[in-house]
Amino acid sequence: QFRPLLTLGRVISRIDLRGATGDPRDLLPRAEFDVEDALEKVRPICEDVRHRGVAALIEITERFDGVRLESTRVPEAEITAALETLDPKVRAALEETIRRVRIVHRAQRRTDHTVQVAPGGSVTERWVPMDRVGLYVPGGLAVYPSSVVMNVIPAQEAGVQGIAVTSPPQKAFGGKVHPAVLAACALLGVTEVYSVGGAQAVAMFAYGTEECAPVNLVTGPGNIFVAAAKRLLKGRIGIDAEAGPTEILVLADDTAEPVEVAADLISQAEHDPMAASVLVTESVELADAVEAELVGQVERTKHRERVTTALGGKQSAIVLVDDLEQGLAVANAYAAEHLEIQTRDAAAVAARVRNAGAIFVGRFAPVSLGDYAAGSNHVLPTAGCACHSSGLSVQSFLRGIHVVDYSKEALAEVAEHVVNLSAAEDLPGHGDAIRARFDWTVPSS
Ligand code: HSO
Ligand code: ZN
Repeated sequence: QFRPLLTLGRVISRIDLRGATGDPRDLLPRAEFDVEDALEKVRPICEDVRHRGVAALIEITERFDGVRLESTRVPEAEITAALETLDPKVRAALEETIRRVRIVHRAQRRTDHTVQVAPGGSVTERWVPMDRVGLYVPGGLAVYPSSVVMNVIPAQEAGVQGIAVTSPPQKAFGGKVHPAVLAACALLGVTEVYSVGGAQAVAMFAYGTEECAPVNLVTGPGNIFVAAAKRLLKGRIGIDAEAGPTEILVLADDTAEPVEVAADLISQAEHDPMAASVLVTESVELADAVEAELVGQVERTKHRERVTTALGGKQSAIVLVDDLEQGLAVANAYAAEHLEIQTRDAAAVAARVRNAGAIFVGRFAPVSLGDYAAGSNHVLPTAGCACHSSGLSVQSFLRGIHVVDYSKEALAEVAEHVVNLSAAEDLPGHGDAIRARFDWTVPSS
């Protein structure tokens, strides 16, 4: 059994996979984020909201956010006012983000297709938006007006009519939702906003209250309690994903710029002490240079403490590999939320990636660009879920309904096959439902 060399006590640990065989998944640790654990904590919260509605939300919000709400709904005047006081530079930036994200998501719209299966027999796939969705915008260590954009635009482009946004009230802002979040809602034309966070917000959306009608789907990232509430209430509502702490994996060779790679690793570490920043490289020189850069940059970065914890955690590492092939195998096994390719011929390498939430190609497409203004979505699968799930898109808000339309002649043509298959499954009643339409004896036996 190969034992990777783990060097702790540095700004970031190092894992040496050179010469390693076997599944790299087991060799790359991830953050402890046990949603199962949080389930028991959120269950009573969700039950309380289910039974007592707004009264429960007000009490729970007082307990967890230290804010006494009058009502859970943010008055529309407050949303409009937030836009009026928004810094014009931030407004311009949000408007440009909205423009780009809208272009990308508008192109994702689906068209209905009808397939003529036989003369007189057709199946149409009809794309229907959900009636009403609840979008969660986190507000813990940072403020996320950009996440308003990333949740609202795909829902709008899908054609969803009922869009409600919720975000935790901020003690530092007089117990209100952060004004930048409200301003983003105003720019997008969203008028239904709630000042509720955590598991209780998901319960509010799932069960509905006196102030908020229940929704069909809840999307958006949040903390572990939000993820746990999504798991608990899934089925009653649809969910996008149980988002975990953010991740960046940089696959780099000796052409990468250490300053840039270090800055990118820090950029995602700044979200959360549990965030994962991973560099995978065959170049020991690059590894050393990035590590040296990290030491210097971490010292000067604003959220030094959070970043130090994230980089120093077991979920972050510099991983040494033999070559690009092994690097790609590691990246595919890890299935990072964000994957940067900083190698020669980055586009060709990117084309060989199978598992990632989003891929960022080359020096000039850092994750930060995608977080705000590339046009791509930043609500992406974490924790390895990128091997089976996609980020948020128009598709997340649609259902494809098969519409089956057969004439009598078209049914007659295939009737015997249906009858025979139903008999083979010992479900003759199914066959009888066909026979009844042709004056055949019913029931058949
Ligand atoms: N990197 C985060 C999104 C974000 N970054 C919002 C800045 N603001 C998760 O993809
Ligand atoms: Zn980010």
